[in-house]
Amino acid sequence: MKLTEVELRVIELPLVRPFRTSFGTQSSRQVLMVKVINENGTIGWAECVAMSEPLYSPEYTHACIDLIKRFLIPALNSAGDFKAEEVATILKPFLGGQMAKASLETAILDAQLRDQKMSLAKYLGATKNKVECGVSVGIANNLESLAEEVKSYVDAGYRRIKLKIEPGWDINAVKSIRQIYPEIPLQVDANQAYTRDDGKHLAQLDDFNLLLIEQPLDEHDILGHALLAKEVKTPICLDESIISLQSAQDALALKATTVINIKPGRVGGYLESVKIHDLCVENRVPVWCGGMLETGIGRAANLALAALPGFTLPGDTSASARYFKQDVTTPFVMDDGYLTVPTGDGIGVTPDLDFLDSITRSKEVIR
Ligand code: OSB
Ligand code: MG
Repeated sequence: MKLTEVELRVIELPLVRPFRTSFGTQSSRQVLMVKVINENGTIGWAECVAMSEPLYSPEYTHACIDLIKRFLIPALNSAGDFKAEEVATILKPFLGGQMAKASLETAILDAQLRDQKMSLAKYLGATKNKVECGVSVGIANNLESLAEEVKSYVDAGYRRIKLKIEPGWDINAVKSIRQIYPEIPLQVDANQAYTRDDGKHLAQLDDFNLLLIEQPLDEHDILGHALLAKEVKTPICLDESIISLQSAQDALALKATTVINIKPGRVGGYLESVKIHDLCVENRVPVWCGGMLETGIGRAANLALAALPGFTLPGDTSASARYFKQDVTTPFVMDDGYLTVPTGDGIGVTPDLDFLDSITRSKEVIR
């Protein structure tokens, strides 16, 4: 394929309630939407999962725009005719930038699959037509509001609850929810908020039968996670630290993680995600699909990935209504705790352009 046009559009979508994590509070989701048009006139869509500020990862919206415009598009243009499967190799000389690269690769893959009349799910090797949904619950103001919020998700049918934790909001928060729901699949996510000295403290979580503790330490502290894994019985699951197949191989070999959260944006795309999935299946390591407050565009693609056989734990693949009053696509609605995997060509969905225009903050077209 050859690209004839790339549109980079920044939108801002309000959240139904503020989302607080150990790295900050968000009340709206700024998203870079990427649209490509190929030589056949076929359109492909993707969203870039980078946030507005470099708090979860070093990437952020406007850095991604700069990287895409300044380096990634020119490199693809110089490559001439290419396939989606070659994009990662063409972009490899530029270091980092996984989220920016993933968004471009996904939009290109969407267009390619639309030309081939094949769904992303089928292309990636999906074996399920619906996936179990979990939900990520932000840090609340107090235990009563936490209980209320969790109840609303349990009542909606979510099959797994993930509580965001940080020092001062951890053991008690988990204990209070475990008392109300003795059986529900429950896990926690610290987003790097602890240090190597917190092993004894975090071991108190072992009393609550958690599925896993997600990313307790710094993203670069693989050894620290391996040491922590000897101090706590609850499985450690890396998120931020896993940025490629190589880093997944290393973390598993070093016993720093026994479960893996795959976020396609964080690892450079859906093709790299499948490689990590395959590695985990070979090593009998459970995987689940993470989320980044995606709109329907990113959510559709995540569902295709989460439908692969190795995704044995419910992901952060929640319904549109979890974050947004109105989504940019036809809303994803949960049925009995499941979301249906799109079956249309490519990612299987397109944005509502009138609504997209109404929430657009900036737009540039590169020809
Ligand atoms: O660590 O998984 C995370 C959201 C933004 C950045 C990082 C994370 C999250 C979530 C929510 O936990 C995932 C989702 O519901 O999309
Ligand atoms: Mg996480």
